Amino acid sequence: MSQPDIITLNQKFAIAGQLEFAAEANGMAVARIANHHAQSTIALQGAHILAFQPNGEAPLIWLSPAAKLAPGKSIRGGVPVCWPWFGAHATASGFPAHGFARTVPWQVTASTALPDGSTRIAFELPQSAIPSAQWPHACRVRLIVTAGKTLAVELITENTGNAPFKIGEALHTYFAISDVDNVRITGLEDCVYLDKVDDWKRKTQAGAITITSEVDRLYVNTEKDCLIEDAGLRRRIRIAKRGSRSTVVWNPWIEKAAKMGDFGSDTGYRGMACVESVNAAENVVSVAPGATHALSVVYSTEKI
Ligand code: TA6
Repeated sequence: MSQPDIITLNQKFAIAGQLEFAAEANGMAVARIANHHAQSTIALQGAHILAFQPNGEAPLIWLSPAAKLAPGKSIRGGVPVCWPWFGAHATASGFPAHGFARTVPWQVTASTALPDGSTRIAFELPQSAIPSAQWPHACRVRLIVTAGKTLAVELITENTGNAPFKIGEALHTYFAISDVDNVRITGLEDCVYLDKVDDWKRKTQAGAITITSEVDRLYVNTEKDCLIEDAGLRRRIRIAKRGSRSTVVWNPWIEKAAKMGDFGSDTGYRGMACVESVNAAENVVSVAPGATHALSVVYSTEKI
């Protein structure tokens, strides 16, 4: 984004002592939040949260040290916005995995200093950034981020056309953990999941999830909170979602992380776990003309 845009963004949306806009080294425009509760960085490309750290705590969100902050390229880590499909496109193999929303420029539409000291910033995906060959539907897509003691993210889809459409979507969040050996993920016990690493076989979760090899599971028909219990950081991360009927748990483990090439060191995969709030597979969402659908999540931490 050119320098004048940064100047215009600051003139219109900066909040003294809380929110400013800047360009990363490669020119990527970001919003930088630093308030009484937390710090956060959000790229305008994809409305992609790159960082969130409550004051006095370890970072909540993981970003690969080798993440490519390049125009049009997906970013390894943070909170990728997957929309209007999740994973591979159902029929068009040439369409980008996880949709196009995360790699196109979003616009800032509002910023607010909230009474509790949190900072709220709203983004919108301009229709002009939507490739009509991939998505020939009239819609309004917004992402609202509230950074405070907790991190709240809301992905809102409005059908402004005159025919229904179906979306798959996710907040594909990478969480920072002490080490895969130290964490258990709970909240999905007895849920049915599709196991990507075992030909998408349908299975049932027995007990807590631990990470001792590649894990890539799409849990369906569940609206429950998930917890990442991290004995190493002596903290629990709570993922409290609404408007999402699927949850994905993913860690690439050694080979897959190495193949992806943007996990940084050979052990980069050990410091992250994805617990994603999703609507996919049998949980894709049909949005009627004039209707609005929201997928929202609140991320919080508790000491253990
Ligand atoms: O959500 C898990 C997953 O679908 C994995 O299968 C893996 O592909 C991951 O997303 C990352 O996808 P990306 O396109 O960001 O490299």
